[in-house]
Amino acid sequence: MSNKWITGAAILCCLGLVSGCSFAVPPVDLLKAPSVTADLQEMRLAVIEHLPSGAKLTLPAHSPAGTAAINEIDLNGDGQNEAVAFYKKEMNQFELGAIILSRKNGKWEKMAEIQELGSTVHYLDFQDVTGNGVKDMLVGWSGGEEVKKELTAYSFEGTSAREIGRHSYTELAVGDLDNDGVSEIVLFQFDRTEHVSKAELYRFIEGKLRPSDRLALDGTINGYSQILLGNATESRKGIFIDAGVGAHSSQTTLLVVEDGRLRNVFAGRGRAPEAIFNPYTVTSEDINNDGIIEIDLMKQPVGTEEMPLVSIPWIHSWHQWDGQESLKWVRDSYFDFSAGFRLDFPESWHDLVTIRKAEEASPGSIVIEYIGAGEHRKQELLTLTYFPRNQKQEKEKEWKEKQAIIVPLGERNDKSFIAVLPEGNPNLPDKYAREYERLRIDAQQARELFHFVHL
Ligand SMILES: [Ca+2]
Ligand SMILES: [Ca+2]
Ligand SMILES: [Ca+2]
Repeated sequence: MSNKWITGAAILCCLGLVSGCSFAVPPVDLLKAPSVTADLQEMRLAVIEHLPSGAKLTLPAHSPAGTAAINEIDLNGDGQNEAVAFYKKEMNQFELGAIILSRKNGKWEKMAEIQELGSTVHYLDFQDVTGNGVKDMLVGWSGGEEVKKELTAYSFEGTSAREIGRHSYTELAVGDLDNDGVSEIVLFQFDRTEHVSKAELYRFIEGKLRPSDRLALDGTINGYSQILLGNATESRKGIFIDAGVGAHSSQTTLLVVEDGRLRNVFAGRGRAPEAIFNPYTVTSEDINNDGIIEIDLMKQPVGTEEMPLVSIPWIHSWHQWDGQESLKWVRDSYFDFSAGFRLDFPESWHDLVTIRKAEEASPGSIVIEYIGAGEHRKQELLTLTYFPRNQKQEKEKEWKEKQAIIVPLGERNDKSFIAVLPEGNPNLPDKYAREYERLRIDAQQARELFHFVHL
């Protein structure tokens, strides 16, 4: 739950003006809400005043521009922000709407109202899809789980809202995919019973949003687990589609726009497969915070070949699109989702280490070992372990008896996390000993490579 969400909801509940306010906000969050400026309070009061009777504010489920109960945005290009809020009628659960207020002579007045049938607002974004330099309003209305959602685009001129497109979708992505300053809309259609999946590119042509290209995708998927529009290279945007396949596997497809058409980058020149496959569900993300989205490729550590799939301590090998038809390696990391941490590997470890589970030491323990000199001459580089906080002293004493540096990494959910770095000389021939020394990390690096992750 984003902070903005809590703040918006908290303030409205504080005012006590929303009849039947259903936002469950813990008192501690109410206290944390920043003081509201007089202008902001005036806007909020005006929005509530202009709601139809029996309506209460509702929040879109997905808002790439940021989730807030009231959005402030200049929709008609006059340099003044309008206030946009969505509501739901209490009596009729299928009546939704939006009110748009503008400020005239220091007073908020209703500029436009949109009414729609549906049960929830699935999507809300503000992007310029017409190319006039002013943001348009894109709303995805949902009628429920089993019903196709509908995207409606509104362009504002003066004080009136004009509907410029209405199209059904399963999922969607909106952004400037061809760097011309105007956003494109890509709607994904998935029919599970017909095994059909496709992407449709929409552009604003002659006064309306019209389909300008269409691309068939793999229809044998179970469903989309994530659709993410973001930088695929430093200068080009793309859409990363992570989809579930089979019992627990997943595939990632990357779409870009080239010469005005959608292109599946891994499907060119007869190259197979047309997607990146993984044994478990993964989701693409900007793992190294460089502004470019990485694709996860799970890699089985050397020496785990006999293990059942579910027990393997997978290496997550993150890759970026190379701008052609392949991937380039960026970083390796290890995840333990149940304990809630990620360990990034330093670049020097790439292809030279393996992971072994060391459950005998403590459940969840892993040992990273150097394998440059061959699998039979593994040398420990780092042990990562965690244990209940109340066993901290006893465990640390145990570890200190070994020739090793103990690095406390932090605590979470009543568990203490430590890294153990061996101190002794490796039992390796000179050439490999030198390489091993190059791969060693110190306490500072261990702390930098370790991250708690959101569960
Ligand atoms: Ca305006
Ligand atoms: Ca564009
Ligand atoms: Ca990145």
